Amino acid sequence: MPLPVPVLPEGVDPAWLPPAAFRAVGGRRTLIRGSGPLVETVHGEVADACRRFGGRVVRDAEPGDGAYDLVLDLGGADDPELLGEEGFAFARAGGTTTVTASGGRGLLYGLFHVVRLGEAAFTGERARERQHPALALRMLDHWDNVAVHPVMGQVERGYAGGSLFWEDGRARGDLERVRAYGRLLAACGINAVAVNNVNVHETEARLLTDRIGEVAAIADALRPYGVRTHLSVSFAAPVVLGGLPTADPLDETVRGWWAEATGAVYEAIPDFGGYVVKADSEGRPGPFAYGRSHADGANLLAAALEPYGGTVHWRAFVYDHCQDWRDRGTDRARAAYDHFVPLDGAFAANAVLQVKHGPIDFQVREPVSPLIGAMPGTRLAVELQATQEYTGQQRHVCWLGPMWSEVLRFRHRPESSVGELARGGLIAVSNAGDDPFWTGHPLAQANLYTFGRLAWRPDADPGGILDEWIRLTFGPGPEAGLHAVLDGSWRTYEKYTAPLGVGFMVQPGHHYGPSVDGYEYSPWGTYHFADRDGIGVDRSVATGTGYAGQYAKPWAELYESPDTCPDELLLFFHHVSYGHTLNSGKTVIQHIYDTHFEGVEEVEEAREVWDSLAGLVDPVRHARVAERYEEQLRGAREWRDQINSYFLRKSGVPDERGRRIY
Ligand code: GCW
Repeated sequence: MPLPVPVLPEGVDPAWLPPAAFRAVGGRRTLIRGSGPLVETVHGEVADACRRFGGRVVRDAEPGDGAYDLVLDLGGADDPELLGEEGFAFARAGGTTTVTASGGRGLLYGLFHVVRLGEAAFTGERARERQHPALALRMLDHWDNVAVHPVMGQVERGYAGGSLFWEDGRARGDLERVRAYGRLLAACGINAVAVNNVNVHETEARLLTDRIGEVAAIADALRPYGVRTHLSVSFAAPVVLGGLPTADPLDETVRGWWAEATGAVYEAIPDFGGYVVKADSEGRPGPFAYGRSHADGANLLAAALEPYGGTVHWRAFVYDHCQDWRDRGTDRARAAYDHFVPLDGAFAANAVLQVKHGPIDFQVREPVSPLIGAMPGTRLAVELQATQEYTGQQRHVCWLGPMWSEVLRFRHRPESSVGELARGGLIAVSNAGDDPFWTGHPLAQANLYTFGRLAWRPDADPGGILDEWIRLTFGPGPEAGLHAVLDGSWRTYEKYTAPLGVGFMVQPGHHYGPSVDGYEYSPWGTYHFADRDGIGVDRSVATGTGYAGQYAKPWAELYESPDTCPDELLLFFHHVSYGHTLNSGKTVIQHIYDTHFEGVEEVEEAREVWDSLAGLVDPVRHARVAERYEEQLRGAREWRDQINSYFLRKSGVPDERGRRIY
């Protein structure tokens, strides 16, 4: 039986799967061959498209010469090994477009490939091409709480309304929207979701045991679109749930407890993906309490998951969050490397070390984490942040495709890029919630889509991905305008916020808006050290914290000296005077002034472009974006004026161009 396509609740935006995106498929004759649950999903999709556009769909007939425009064939591949569970082959000959796959997910991804191509999938001849994901795990972590947290709310760092999964302290009863979410994820290649916050509070801890049924219901809703479910768990679960006196990873009763709990999880969810763990990080429990290492901790859970083929994702976000700001010897940027490099090779095969892409915390500009290049004996996953905690909180337009692409293409050593080193997968903190536009800012949908496509192919051109997203979401017409407002939006955001890699000049707690000294005297280890003479953190080996030495050559050498350090990271690596001349030829202080004025001008221009798109874009969507541009512009001016005034006052150096600074 074909699986009916999920019905979007009234008023919910179809994002990149509007009915019109299915026009080319829906007007044609399609043959579907094969069996299995995902074939029913594919059938449901094609049948729904045909209902709208007058085509027809047949199951399990012989392909026959020219009888069908599209053949979707599961099991018909002559190279099943190469295609695997998720790959597909695509070809067009003699008037028939063919997708062959050897796994259900491959067939579904092949269908969405045809949808993306639209009419182009049905014109001319196309030599057979194989597509398969470069990374086996393409995952979203939801920082969703089940019970509303008194400080963090329903979704920690969530800017898109409530949770898609949880409401009123439990899993939503109606999971139709979750099905629709799974469908959107499949259409950009995402195949795994962790459904709760890595900060596992009391209520959420119980999802692992007596409340696993709620997780199972969510897993049932996501499974037909090939999305597996994972769970964040508390390292202290044996104590807080099991009543044991200890959670020591080497204790036999603790090991037994995890084995039993995990067995029960797999009874409820046979294709459960595994656990995500934040341990000894920002106050979460972990193995340090027992004098054990992070490898001991991760391997404990890996052993429990191993019989079922599950994976533990162990986060490397471990640092001292109770630092004394007076202490210049501790450098938060060093922490992940210092903690984990000595453990390389000690992790079980089904333990994945999940590393944030930068050494600090998802700032608008950071170097690539040196840890990623220093763990050859460990399966690594790289974590990105789609939710825009530090990049405008989905009130500002900030398309992160270029930043992520830079990270994924970065090579610590010539032989492999970050995309290739991420053997354990690519993960993003989700930016989606129950907001009618899914992501609060409608243009933030582009980040979710881009993430999925980059996880499929980390070396893909982000501009091409954005093109796909625009065509699917908006159809023909507003492409140029959308590129104009999105392409450079990350650099624009960088210009009017924190300059030259300095980071963290945000308001404490919620992290929205400027506060130059907001974290300067805090315990969090995020300082800029601005004084009357200069600014920046000396992370050189010669005179600073030594962080630059965590890189392989040539990076260690490039970053070591302010002369060779790339401008955009100068203040991340060095403390320099305001008069220091950048490679661009400008002084640091003039760069600060210029970029802050430019950033605001760029937002003003983008807002005008957006206004000009009225009439080409759905009016409700247009209005939501227009409203957010007002706030972005207000925010950008606030950033400009606070940053420029602060540095004028500190340095006493006037703007060469005599513009108004307060
Ligand atoms: O980015 C920071 C956030 C925290 C978050 C933490 C983490 C889930 O401010 O809200 O906690 O990182 O990644 O664990």
